[in-house]
Amino acid sequence: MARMLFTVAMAVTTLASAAFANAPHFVHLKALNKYDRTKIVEMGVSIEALATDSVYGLASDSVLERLKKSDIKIMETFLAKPPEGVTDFPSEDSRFHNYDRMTKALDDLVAAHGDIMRKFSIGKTLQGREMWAVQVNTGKETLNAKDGAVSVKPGIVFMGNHHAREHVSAEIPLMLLEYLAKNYGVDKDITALLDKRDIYVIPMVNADGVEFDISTGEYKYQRKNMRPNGSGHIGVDLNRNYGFKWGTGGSSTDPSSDVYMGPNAFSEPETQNIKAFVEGHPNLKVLLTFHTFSELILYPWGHKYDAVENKEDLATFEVMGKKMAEWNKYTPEQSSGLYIASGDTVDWAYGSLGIFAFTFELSPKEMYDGGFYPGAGVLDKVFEDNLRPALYLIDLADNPHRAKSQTAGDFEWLH
Ligand code: 0X9
Ligand code: ZN
Repeated sequence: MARMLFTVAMAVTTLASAAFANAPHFVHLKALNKYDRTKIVEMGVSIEALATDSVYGLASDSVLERLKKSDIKIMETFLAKPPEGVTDFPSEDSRFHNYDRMTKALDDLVAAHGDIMRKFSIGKTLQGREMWAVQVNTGKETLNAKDGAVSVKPGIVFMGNHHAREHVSAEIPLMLLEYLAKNYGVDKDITALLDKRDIYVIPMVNADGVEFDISTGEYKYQRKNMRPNGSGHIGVDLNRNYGFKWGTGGSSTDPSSDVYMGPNAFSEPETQNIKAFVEGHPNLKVLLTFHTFSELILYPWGHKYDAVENKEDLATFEVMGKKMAEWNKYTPEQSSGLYIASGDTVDWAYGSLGIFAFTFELSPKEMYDGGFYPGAGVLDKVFEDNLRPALYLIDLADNPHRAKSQTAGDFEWLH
């Protein structure tokens, strides 16, 4: 089946021809621990899945050449071949939203639930697409805040699709919006929750990359944005471009690399717009950025192996991570336990602004279960797995430290 990327990729190893000259290479590399993994990221590989003593990732032509000259053991390489017969999203994936359908879905939602939701743009992408945000603010309990204006209620922001090929990561925040809209005024706990919070959802941060990934009839394994870097290389890794300890490890200065950090911190309009939006909403206390895949709950630090220095904060991150893992069964850990990456969203949000920020690497767990393109069939389960963690984060947005004194009874409303 086309979704079994490795099966497909191996089947086409011998077809590695000019037709796929711009496709990245899948690489299977020996890596025994986080230090090996960081070294691999610093060679310019985007690591996508872990095995016991190895990792799977993607590498450009020049990154692969560099790997070959290094002491990193290459176990296998094969060219990534997109699933066949794709035009836009393939028909079986028609539930996924391209940019226009995402825009329409948000418009429809806001039209039907204008009493609690409004859509606004936080700015344009490099190619000029509006970066849509939806605010959920019922106006009850405190004054209403229209069109993204700052509310006095405690705030939380959910984001998706920093990485283009991670399409599931846009669908889950959209489904969260739909769930909240459907249940406000119906479910008493959701009604009470929404009345006391200011919630933002920015489902498709990298809309330009998403459109490139799907619009040519073949999935392109696009990760980065669409910045022309010269010499035919496209894209800055938006999750290496944030301005906290930018360029200090786990990212690449090679414009062809999938983890290219950009020429300077916040060089990209997409990260600039997120920065301006988050800084402009000082009521935001919690941030969740959805990625795929691997089933992980990640918290700072990501740019170094040292734990968060503030013991209170560290304990809060750990308690929150463990609690959410009880629901979604993901693995909670400090993000550098995966590998070092500097310039990511959560280190910036926490390091620069003190926001309790998490990365969720959503399902699937394995490359073999579909990797970036697991199909629409997974969406309901992924959403169900992550609904309670999302509601829990909304609830804690007034004071995440409350997590440490919560007892079983505090979660009854989530059952
Ligand atoms: O590498 C990334 O940007 C994220 N993984 S992904 O496969 N979605 O690309 C993980 C970022 C987590 N942060 C750190 N490891 N510092
Ligand atoms: Zn990602």
